[in-house]
Amino acid sequence: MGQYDIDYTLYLVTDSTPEILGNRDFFQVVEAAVKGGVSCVQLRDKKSDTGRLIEIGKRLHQICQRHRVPLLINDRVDVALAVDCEGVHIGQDDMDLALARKLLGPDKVIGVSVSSVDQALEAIDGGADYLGIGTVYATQTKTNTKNIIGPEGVRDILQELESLPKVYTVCIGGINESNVLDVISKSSSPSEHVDGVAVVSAIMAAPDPQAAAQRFITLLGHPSARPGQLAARRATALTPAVVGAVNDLTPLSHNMTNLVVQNFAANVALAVGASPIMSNQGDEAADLCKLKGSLVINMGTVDPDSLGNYVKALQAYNQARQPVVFDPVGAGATTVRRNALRTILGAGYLDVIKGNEGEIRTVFGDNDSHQQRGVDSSSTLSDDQKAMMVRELAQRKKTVIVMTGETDFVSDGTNTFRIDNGHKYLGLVTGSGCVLGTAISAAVAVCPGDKMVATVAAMLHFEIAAELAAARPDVKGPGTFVSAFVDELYNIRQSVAKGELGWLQRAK
Ligand code: 3NM
Ligand code: MG
Repeated sequence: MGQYDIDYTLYLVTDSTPEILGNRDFFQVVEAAVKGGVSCVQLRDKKSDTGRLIEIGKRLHQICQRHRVPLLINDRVDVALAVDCEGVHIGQDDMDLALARKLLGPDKVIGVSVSSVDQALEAIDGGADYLGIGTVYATQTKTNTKNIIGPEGVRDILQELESLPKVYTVCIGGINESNVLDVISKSSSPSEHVDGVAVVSAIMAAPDPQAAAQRFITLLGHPSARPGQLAARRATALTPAVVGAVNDLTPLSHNMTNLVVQNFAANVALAVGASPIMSNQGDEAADLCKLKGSLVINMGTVDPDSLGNYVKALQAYNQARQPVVFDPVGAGATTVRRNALRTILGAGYLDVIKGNEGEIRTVFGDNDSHQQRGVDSSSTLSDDQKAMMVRELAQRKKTVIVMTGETDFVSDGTNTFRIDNGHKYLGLVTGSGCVLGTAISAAVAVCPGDKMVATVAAMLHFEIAAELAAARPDVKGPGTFVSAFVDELYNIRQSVAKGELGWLQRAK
């Protein structure tokens, strides 16, 4: 079996025919699609001579490597060997699987096209790493398809796989933005669903391939899509797409935040590419929630007036179906704050709740034995206990929970990640936790379909910027760190806009 653990969520199959590509540059189109969130690329070119194909493959592999997505070659085992990419995809009429495996060795990925249960079982038996199941719908892109099986045909195959060891699956054929969710839900059997969708024309022929891929990713994050379990790897892979989307779409980040951090939060919003508005007036939310954006409620300096304003704004954003990030600052510290917490939790739906250990414990209801000291963070739970707490709370609240600390924990109730990036200076300046809420709000605003991916992306952006800032020779301590940190948030965003993703290699 191939050594590469591939994220198949959005699988691009290339096509360089004039009908699809027009007069655009092939490499630019594919790179744009990858920037938009394509997680796996297959070079499919039935026309070019071998020498030219190897040239194209090598160049495409460089592009894919730069964005850390795998490249597979359709049909041509020889070309895959020459390019030394991650593997091949073979059809029923191509070289047989056993021979391909013999030539490629155990480490390369081999995918096989199947359109029936028998073909699927044979491919699994032969050691295929994934199945390309189709043809789902008739398509102009490939007119010589033999079997149009529809989503129901895909489901029949998936059903047979339920009792077998896990093999990855993608479906292909005529899939576009308007039918993708339908295809995924109709093709799912009770316990099996495809790990991704493969598309040619809906991305390669789109006027803006990057935006098309981004829209697919948003759709695939929709709960009804269930394109495989969200994995940390996938969230990391999608981070550039989220950071890039904030940069491109400039969402509003409406902050109802405390006096201490207003200026810092506004600068962080600008640095990540959002448009900040700092307004604690609940009545303004009725207008602001109509813009593309999200709300941050940070109860750092809560008083009876502000509490009424938070509730008003929360309900306005809920009604407009726009995301809300909640930061229960110092939640366990005083009776006033405990009451405020209860009021806010009862007033509406919170898309992301972010706090330090003491705050999340208070939200969890675990504060009896734990009187928080002021609003600082104090750590007492083990990592396993933290992971379990965020997971259980996320399940209970049906929301994304973030617990910050030296290691951060994030959960949507299904998947729980730890993020080990960051720097101790973040703990030595005021408001660093609060402004993370602002960064998360910007990401969630552009990726509401997958709040978990958005949150992880914002956190990686944030924590890695802190590492880069702290490492700068001009940073001598917490004071110089703050300005360098704002710079690095901005620099990372600029890098992503240029397709430079070296910074993401620090993700851990
Ligand atoms: N293989 P589009 S269908 C390359 O059924 C390919 O195995 C298929 O193109 C199969 O996304 C297909 O533009 C073309 O419909 C899919
Ligand atoms: Mg095929």
